[in-house]
Amino acid sequence: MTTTRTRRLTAIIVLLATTFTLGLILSACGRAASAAQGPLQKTSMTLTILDQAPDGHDGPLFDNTNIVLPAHTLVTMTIINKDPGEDALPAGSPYGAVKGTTDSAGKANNSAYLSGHAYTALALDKMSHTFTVPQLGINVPIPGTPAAGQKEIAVTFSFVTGGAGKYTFQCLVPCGDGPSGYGGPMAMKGFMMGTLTVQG
Ligand SMILES: [Cu+2]
Repeated sequence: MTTTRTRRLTAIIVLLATTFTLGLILSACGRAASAAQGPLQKTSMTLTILDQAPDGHDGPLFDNTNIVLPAHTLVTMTIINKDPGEDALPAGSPYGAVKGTTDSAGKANNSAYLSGHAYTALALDKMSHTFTVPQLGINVPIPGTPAAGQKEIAVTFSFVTGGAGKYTFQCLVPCGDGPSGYGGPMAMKGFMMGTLTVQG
């Protein structure tokens, strides 16, 4: 009886000690990993929204629908909108708000910048396009009019990539054909929809 009890007690103590040691090792590893990572890696890219494909096919379309980005990196993206004009999203749509973006240090700020002017949302009837990655919680509404004194509609924002993965990015404004506006280029890969690959 006593022996069994002692054995059981010893087993529990060993188990606790192992768990504790493992915890220490894991937390030490965590520290080592974050120390080794150092400052956040950074990269930047430009995406252009065209009104017509190079082959003359009617757009609008993103000029790159196969984006490849490194994992765990602060990406600063500039979107040049060469297909201006505005459409409306239904009342209550969440896609007028900027989501999932960060400042230049990688801290969440849900802001985008039109020629340097920060904004956190656009009116739902002033939507030209969006850059949306639903699986990553990223949504950036793109205006259809340049900032005062500017010729070009240039929007800049940053976000931090996570681990490797393949995601769909798209525009969610009914900027295409048909009565709904979601026909034509809105429904075709390679136009207002593409693949974002995060490489580890
Ligand atoms: Cu669009």
